[in-house]
Amino acid sequence: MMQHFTCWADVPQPLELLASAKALKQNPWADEGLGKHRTLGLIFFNPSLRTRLSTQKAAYNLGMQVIAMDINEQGWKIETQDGAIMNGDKAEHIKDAVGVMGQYCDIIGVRTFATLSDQEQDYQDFTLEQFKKYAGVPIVSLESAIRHPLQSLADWLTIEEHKTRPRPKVVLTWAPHPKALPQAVANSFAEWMQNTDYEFVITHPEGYELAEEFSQNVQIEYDQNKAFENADFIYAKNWSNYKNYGKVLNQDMNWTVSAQKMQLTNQAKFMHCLPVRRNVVVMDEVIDGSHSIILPQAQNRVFSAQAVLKALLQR
Ligand code: AN0
Ligand code: CP
Repeated sequence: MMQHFTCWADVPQPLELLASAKALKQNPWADEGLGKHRTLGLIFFNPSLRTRLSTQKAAYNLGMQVIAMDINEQGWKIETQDGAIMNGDKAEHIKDAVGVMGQYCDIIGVRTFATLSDQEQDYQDFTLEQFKKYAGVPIVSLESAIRHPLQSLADWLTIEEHKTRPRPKVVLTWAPHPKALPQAVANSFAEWMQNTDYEFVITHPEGYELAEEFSQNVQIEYDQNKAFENADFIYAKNWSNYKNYGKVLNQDMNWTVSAQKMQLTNQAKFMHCLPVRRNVVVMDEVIDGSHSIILPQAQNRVFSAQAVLKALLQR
């Protein structure tokens, strides 16, 4: 039985969850009575397009009600420190805010990005853990400080649908970006891919290693051209530096995914979770080309979310 959905380890039967997502894609309204009189809360500390819309749609397909809140803009300023003397500008404590949300919602989704300044707090997934502790209802990660499991489940489904051999070579490539981004998407993708029987390779500039807990069993190739050889899927994503925490130390456009680089692959499909900086992370010629599967990938966010909500409603 799944209690929360925040990481790979939360899922007791990953293959069943994948199969459920596939089945829901064929028949999205098969369980439209399941969510009757059940409320999903979607709490955003950060912006979102896909996660917000796809999870909302997934809930509607199951007959659920949805309440969504951009908590930084629409809520009271939140204190997160335990034992704080709250005589500053913060009006309520996270434990009260989350406890109250649990009174109104049967399931809560929360998006809470990495600070990229406090590595220890981020890698303890502090805010997500507060939700698990105080909500009293199942928590779904809508991207936490260190993981984005709904994205990873959709990515897995997308690869399953597009693979042309049983054990495809899947390459996660770092790509340049002007701003410091979290490691969450890359961490999570690595976590999920390690648990498949694909050939999985990560390529990034030296010094851009992900945290050990996500990369220790993964093949790392510092030569991007070499990594691309014979690849069936190229998954591009920028992340900021982990060791020199949250820093942008490299903006080398030689790492941009171009048509020339894609030539090295086994006619690889191109993937990205989006949003993407065009002609920085990937050239238009690739993302607009016939091997780009970014839209099917985004579409699968609905069915990954729906499979997760269904499993949580049935617990
Ligand atoms: C976020 C990130 O890299 O974690 C969200 C991706 C789904 N991306 C940006 O902030 C651009
Ligand atoms: N891929 C993804 O999670 O997109 P959003 O940040 O727009 O939700």
